[in-house]
Amino acid sequence: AKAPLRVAVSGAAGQISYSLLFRIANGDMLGKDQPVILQLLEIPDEKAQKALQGVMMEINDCAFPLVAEMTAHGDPMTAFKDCDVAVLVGARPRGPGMERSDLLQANAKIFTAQGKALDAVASRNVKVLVVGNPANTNAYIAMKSAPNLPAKNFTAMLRLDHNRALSQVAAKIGKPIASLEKLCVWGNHSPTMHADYRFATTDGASVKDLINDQVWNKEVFLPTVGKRGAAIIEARGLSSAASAASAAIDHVHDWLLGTNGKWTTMGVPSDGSYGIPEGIMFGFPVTTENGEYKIVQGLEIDAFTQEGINKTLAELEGERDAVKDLLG
Ligand code: NAX
Repeated sequence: AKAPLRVAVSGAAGQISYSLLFRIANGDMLGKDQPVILQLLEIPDEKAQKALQGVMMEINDCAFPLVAEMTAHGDPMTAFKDCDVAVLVGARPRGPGMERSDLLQANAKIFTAQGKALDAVASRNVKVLVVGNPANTNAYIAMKSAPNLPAKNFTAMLRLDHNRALSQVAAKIGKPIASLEKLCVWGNHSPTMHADYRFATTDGASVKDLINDQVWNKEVFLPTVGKRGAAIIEARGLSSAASAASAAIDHVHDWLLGTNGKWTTMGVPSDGSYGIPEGIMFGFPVTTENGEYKIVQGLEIDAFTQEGINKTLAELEGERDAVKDLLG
């Protein structure tokens, strides 16, 4: 039998985790033969810790054969101890009257502390996925706060945008999701993200040729994917949770277990590819193998795509500048 992997999850009593933890525990994330130790982090607040105990009671009640051990934490220094995977879901939501800059600052504090804790106690090869918003900038802050860990091991979740784009394209052309390859999303996890099906294929045929409608791309597809989070809130009265959890499962699964040459989208620190300044946490098309991702190289960027990339990059640079004083 395989040795268990330690998976730390923050925001463990929140709504995304209420779906995510059960799918980690049943092997959807790391494999049906991979035991896990769940190290669950919540704010020290009594109510949050009690809610976490309730979630853990339910995980116990599922009698998952893969759960080797499970612990509750109020401090990232114990929650992240020796963890192999860290999924950082907990973040400060935007409250009434809160400016975007206040939100960035509040989260910068959380992700500075959590980055430092990972730096101090996590496995030296920990793979980090940041889900909590603003996801790209939070991941950037955590990475900058963990100078002793490989920067490439810090990533942000663009996979929900990617999956939303896949679903819209499949519906538009009437083809199964499974037939689609080579779709990607550039940039920030925000309405400025730039989903791109120019290279996508369905059973080898060009998706762009099948759609052949730039007005649909610009006026239906991009706004639908970009504003999907708001549409879910409007319909459900709550933000996306199970779909966000599913995207987190996909992201970590594909990162660790490989995509067999297929493309996916991950928010990763730029290596300068496509003119994105080094270090900016940016959604790129990637392939993965042996626990490492590679940015897909050499794609042609046309004027429309470049405009979209510039816009989402400008937003990310603005976020970075808003928190740079906190990064010392
Ligand atoms: P909830 O408010 O239901 O849960 C968040 C939980 O995190 C709460 O239980 C809270 O106590 C905890 N928490 C807050 N600060 C913490 C800290 N410093 N350490 C540990 N735990 C902490 O939110 P939920 O719906 O689960 O969403 C979580 C985050 O995901 C939000 O920031 C949300 O904006 C973000 N999302 C990101 C998505 C993405 O694609 N990257 C999509 C879905 C989602 O909107």
